[in-house]
Amino acid sequence: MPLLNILRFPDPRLRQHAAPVEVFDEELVALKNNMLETMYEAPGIGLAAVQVNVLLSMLVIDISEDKSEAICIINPELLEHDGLVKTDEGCLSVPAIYEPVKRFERIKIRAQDEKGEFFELEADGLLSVCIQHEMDHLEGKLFVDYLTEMKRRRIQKKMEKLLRETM
Ligand code: GNR
Ligand code: NI
Repeated sequence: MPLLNILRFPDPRLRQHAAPVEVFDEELVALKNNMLETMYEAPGIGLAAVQVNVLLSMLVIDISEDKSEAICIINPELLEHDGLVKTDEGCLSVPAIYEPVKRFERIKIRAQDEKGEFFELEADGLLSVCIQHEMDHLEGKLFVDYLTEMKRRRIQKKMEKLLRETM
């Protein structure tokens, strides 16, 4: 299957909100597999469906070095959070930009897997940051939204220039 196309900031489609997944079928499993392949190829440690213009509440993550810890998170809900940390973040939709963002240090979420089974997950460190980054994508939010307007404008100019050069 061909890889999915990852939308780039400031594409307005990145501002769309995902809807809950209600049908857990083979097509959803195929989408999960394609999102994982697209993420590994990029390469990235997470990918939200909204980034590939699919408006479903779904994301994939693998923070391992050897593609051994793929997680599929569907219809996530934040149950608990604790502490704050500032981490340098990047985004496949904002290539080559890394900026510090403040996030919850630890989180607990409830979600479903691709079969529709509910599970809870407690996360800290990079996994916690990545889940929060991906959950933001499901609501049309990007990590650059946490930066100063001046920084975000500079990044937008840079992205528009990059786009012109590759067209
Ligand atoms: O690949 C990614 N790396 C990353 C690094 C720090 C914090 C968050 C991330 S997520 C990002 C992939 C991506 O854009 N997911 O939406
Ligand atoms: Ni991202």
